[in-house]
Amino acid sequence: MEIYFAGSIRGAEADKPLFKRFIEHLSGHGKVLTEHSFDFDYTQEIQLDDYGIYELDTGWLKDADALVAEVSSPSLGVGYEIGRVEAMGKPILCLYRRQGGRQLSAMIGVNRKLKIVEYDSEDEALKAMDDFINAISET
Ligand code: 6IA
Repeated sequence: MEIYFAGSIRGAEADKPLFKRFIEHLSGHGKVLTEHSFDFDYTQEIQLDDYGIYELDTGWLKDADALVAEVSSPSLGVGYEIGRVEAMGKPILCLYRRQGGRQLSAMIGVNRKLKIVEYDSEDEALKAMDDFINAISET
């Protein structure tokens, strides 16, 4: 199982420590293609420019069996990745942290091709990932 994890980087409020914990958890289910995308030190080390990032990420989107996207913070990149993977017909889980004063984009929130899970605690999000991966592994 190859999993593409997506989350805000240059979009609003990128929560990299949380994303790293999500990636670590997903690694128990398979290879997380984007495991280093949220690792600032590693990314600096490999020194990819924006062209390199685009090429690498669009290749991984094609390779991935599933997309897990953290969508609590608005991000053009994450929205773009969801759209591309939806067009490929692959399973997509969107995790949205319940928060006051902000609503999930209508383009994501009511899209029946996506599995949307709203969470309050980190444990709820981890369980949603397990349920999602287990369900698609059975098909
Ligand atoms: O528009 P955003 O930057 O929020 O888009 C975030 C999404 O685009 C993520 O889900 C990634 O898959 C992809 N992406 C955007 N920037 C990078 C990146 N930058 N490296 C890998 N994937 C990226 C370098 C890392 C940075 C910590 C220096």
